[in-house]
Amino acid sequence: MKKTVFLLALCSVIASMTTSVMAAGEAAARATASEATIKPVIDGQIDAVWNDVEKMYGGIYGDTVDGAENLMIVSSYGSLMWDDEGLYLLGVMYDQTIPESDEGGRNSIDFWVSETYTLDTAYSAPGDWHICKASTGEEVYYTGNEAVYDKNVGQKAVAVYDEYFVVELFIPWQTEGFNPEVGTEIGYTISFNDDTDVDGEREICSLWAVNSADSIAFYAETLALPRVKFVEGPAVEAEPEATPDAPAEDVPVEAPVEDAPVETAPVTADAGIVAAAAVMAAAAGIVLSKKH
Ligand SMILES: [Ca+2]
Ligand SMILES: [Ca+2]
Ligand SMILES: [Ca+2]
Repeated sequence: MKKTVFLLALCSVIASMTTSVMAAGEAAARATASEATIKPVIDGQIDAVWNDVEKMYGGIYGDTVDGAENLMIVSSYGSLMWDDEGLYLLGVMYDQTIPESDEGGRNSIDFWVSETYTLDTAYSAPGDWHICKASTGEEVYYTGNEAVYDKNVGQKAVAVYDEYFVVELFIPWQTEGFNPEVGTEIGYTISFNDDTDVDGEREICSLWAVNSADSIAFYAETLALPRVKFVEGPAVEAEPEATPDAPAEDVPVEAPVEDAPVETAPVTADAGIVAAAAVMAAAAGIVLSKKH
């Protein structure tokens, strides 16, 4: 039997919650995912349609100076879209130190999903899965349904820009007979890893949210994943009707226009996320696993 050992320093989440954090098991969704009425292209470029979808910003929980009481929202964020076929995932991470190669995925985005909101102490259902995608394209399997890492499953893309990178994924539903609709809720969180000095060891782990003080091990338990609710997507404009063929000589010839550069302006964090997030310390932990 193949035995693989992963050394994955994880956000070790400690202690106290803000007063606004919900009790365990409370049903209210913490964010929304829009229906992919317009499908994003999985290419590492942020499609216009992503701008209409809720952003889930990472927070840095504690730091080496002030400890666990210091919560800082960062610009890195994730968004989700859904349709009958699967889940579309976007991660945008601001990182000033992107390496040439990154076998351990120390500069990466982690997506944590429970399609059927299993509230389990493991990632054991087919719809419980995780993908770690590094800025350099490497993927690091850690837990959950490993089928999502198969090259023939879904679509995955990453692109590096000036001081940030973008991960885009499409993962078909892994739960047999899954029939999502407006109002469906899944379990989900996103975390961001940064090796700030490019020495192969991670300094910062930033996390969107966990469910409650009673369920904080988002990397091990679907119990920790907050609910994200499926909502309607943007209205799709009707295609203009085709006009009859015009004589060829009447068609003006235009020079091709180059693609506009991708915007590099940093995103402003939503202060509302602060109130919703747990206060945690980003101490590094070490986890050894995994027998296949
Ligand atoms: Ca795209
Ligand atoms: Ca980095
Ligand atoms: Ca480092």
